[in-house]
This record gives sequence, structure tokens and C-alpha cells, in this order.
Amino acid sequence: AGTWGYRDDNGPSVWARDYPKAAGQRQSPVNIDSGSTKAVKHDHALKADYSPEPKMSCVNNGLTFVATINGDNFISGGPLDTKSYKLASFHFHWGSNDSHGSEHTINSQAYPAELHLVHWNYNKYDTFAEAAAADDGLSVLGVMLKIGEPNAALKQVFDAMEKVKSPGTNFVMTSAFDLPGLLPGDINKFYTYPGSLTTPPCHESVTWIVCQETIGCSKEQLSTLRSLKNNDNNHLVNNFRPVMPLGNRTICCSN
Ligand code: BO1
Ligand code: ZN
Repeated sequence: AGTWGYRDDNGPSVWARDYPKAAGQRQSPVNIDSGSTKAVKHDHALKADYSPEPKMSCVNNGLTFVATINGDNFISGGPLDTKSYKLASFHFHWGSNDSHGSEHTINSQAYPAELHLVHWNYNKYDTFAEAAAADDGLSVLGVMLKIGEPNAALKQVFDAMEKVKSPGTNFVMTSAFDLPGLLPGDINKFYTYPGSLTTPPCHESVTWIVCQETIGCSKEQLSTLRSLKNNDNNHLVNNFRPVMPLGNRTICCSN
């Protein structure tokens, strides 16, 4: 078998052999057809209680760039209602060129990269791993990256990325990371639907919240993403899962 990845022989089309949940009916990502979404007004606005993260640890794990969060940062409201979910980590998915790379697509349009901020229902579950296997265990905030004016937080991320080009290497930031600065201006414009982890084991545990507003990144920053190396000593690119059938699900739109 070997481990999963994004090559033809270990990629999304064969994940279900080792991870049967990948063939389920609540899989992610999906295409978001904005004209077919259901407009909803949630009782509580979506809120991100984020603060600067001291000494953030970043790693190239051969499959993506991941930053681990130790501080207390939460999202609540929107589809999560009064439940508060704690941020555990964030990572990216990206392509080999600007025409693809995001996991979700909006009206069949892909973006060059997608940021995932991964939160878990820590009031209900004892550990992230336990939450990751429960149907209400996780909520991932997805943010599309688009070529444009980068924010200062994203610059901090890409500076760290330069230090972890080889798979298995990590880097700890020396100054506090501006976590609140990573988010788009208005997180209350979003799409939400029930889905899954987009990588094995593809647990159907994620309340997805995909922001309608994008964050800007420079062409140079996209080149930095594409210059990371994977475990095969190739450029780490195209680490996205193609869209999965929406099936019997409704995507809700916040406005
Ligand atoms: S994503 O946001 O849907 N792309 C996503 C995918 C996988 C994880 C988090 C977010 N995390 C994984 C861990 C694995 C662990 C699994 C289940 O969750 O990377 O180590 O086995 O706990
Ligand atoms: Zn992801």
C-alpha cells in the first residue's frame, strides 16, 4: 500500500481502498453553486476570537505546510450557534499554476490556493483525534487566496515557508504571529455545509465554513508555496482533492 498522497498511484482516486470513508456521501470539498445555495440568517454572527500566537511552530510535512496553534483561539456563531470551536492548526492546498489549487470551487472556479483553519469542538470532546471522528467534532474555516495585495500576516507565513523547503523540516517563529490579521475583512459572508476531512481518513466530521471574501497573495508568495519539496524530492504542488458530489446536501449562504 504505502502512504496516501497526491500521485496517480496514491492519490484521491485510490484513497477509498485504504480509507473507506472517502467513498461516503458527506465528502469534501464540493463545488459551491452560488445560485443553488439556501439563504439563511443565523441567530448569532460568526465570530473569530483570535489573538497573536507567540512562537508559532511551522512544518513542511511533505503533503502541506502546517502551522500548529497552542494559544486559545475560537470561532462560534453562524452554523456553530452557541458552540465554541478551538483552533488547532492551519494549512494550505495549492496548485502548480494559478488556474487551480483550491479544494472548494465556487461556480466551478478554482483559486490558486486555499487556507484551512482547523477548529474542534473542545467542550464536547477530550481530544482533537476524538473530535475528528465525530459528526459534530470539527469546523474548518476555508479562505481562498487570490493574487492581490497580501496582508502582513500572510507575509509572516511565507517568510516561515522559506525556512521549511525540505519535507520534515520545521521552523518556530521568533516574533508573535498576527493570527487575527490572516482573516478576510468580513467573515460573516460565507457558505456553510456538512462535509469531511479532505484528506485520509476523510472522516465525515466537518462543519465547513467557506468565506466569500478572499485574502490577497503575491505571485512571489505563490512561487514560494510551489517551491516547497515533497517526500519524492519533487515540488510540492497540486495537493488538493478534486470536488466530490454534493449529493443530498444543501449549502447555506449567510446573506
Ligand atoms: S482538511 O481541513 O479537511 N484539509 C483537514 C484534513 C485533515 C486534518 C485536518 C484538516 N487532520 C488530520 C490529521 C491526521 C489525523 C486526522 C484525524 O486528522 O492530520 O493526523 O489522523 O484525526
Ligand atoms: Zn485542508
